Amino acid sequence: MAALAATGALIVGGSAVAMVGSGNADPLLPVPAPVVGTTYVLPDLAPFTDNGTREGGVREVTDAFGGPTGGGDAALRLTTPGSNDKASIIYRSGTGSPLAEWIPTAAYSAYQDSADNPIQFPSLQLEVDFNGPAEGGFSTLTYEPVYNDVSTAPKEWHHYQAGLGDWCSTRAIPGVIEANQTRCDNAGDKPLSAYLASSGIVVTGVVINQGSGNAGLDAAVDLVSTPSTTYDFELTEPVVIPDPDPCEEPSVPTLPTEEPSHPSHPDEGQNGGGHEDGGNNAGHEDGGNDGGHEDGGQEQPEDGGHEEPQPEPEPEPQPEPEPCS
Ligand SMILES: [Ca+2]
Ligand SMILES: [Ca+2]
Repeated sequence: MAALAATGALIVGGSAVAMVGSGNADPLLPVPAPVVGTTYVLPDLAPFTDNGTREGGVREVTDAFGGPTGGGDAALRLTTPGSNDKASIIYRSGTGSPLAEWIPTAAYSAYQDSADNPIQFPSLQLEVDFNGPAEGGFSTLTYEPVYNDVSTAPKEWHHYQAGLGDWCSTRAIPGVIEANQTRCDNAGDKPLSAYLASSGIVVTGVVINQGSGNAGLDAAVDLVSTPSTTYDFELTEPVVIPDPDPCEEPSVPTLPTEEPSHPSHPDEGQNGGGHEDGGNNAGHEDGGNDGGHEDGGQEQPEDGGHEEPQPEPEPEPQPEPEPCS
């Protein structure tokens, strides 16, 4: 039973492997994924909610583009046919987590099927409060592959280690982002670590965003990593096959129908039956074939006195506690 309990569960269709890379075109190394840290996001998108999807923008879980390596069979598809369309979802985490925890953790996989501007991909955004408990301090930090030195090749999955990349801010942040730097295409991109120079910056929400300004972009995102989990978008929760339950295994009844002379007590059976205190150990003070844990010498018939210390006998194997009752 112990051996059975120690074996791991088998997950079918879930994340068995994650791809981790620096975000460039170098070969990616497969590493074991922390399966316990995976949160499956199903078509209702929970715990994410809509974040201003508008006009022709569509965001839905679909298997149209499959998933990245280790990301199952589906992903979050983002479609923005028109230049003013937007497709976006957000998960707000309440009081927020220190930005430092997102370095280098923040990451996502993305796929581009088609785009009017072939360099464009969905972005990862972090809603932040850059001055902590002080009033105000809201901004949105954005990671876009096009502003980082990473591959934007179409029709293949990329894994972007955004936590190690450059981010821009929608608002000026004292000591980090000047008022004229609040555009990703205006030299405003800085490593995420640069934002730690602000006054107690925390992340209050994680956003998967596409548009506006992404006409004709049909793309997908999956395996969005935060400090607490990785979100794997799937049509259904992967089936987890648990360990066989020993309580449910059919057991063969062990009725003593074959040996009527040894009706029930196994210890008695080994000693000819009927002896309650081990008859072949005459003279021993605790006599006993029921373990002999106190003097350990009942197996040495010529050693009548038990003067010499005997090696501690191996304890009898104790029956496993019955976990089912
Ligand atoms: Ca604040
Ligand atoms: Ca997936």
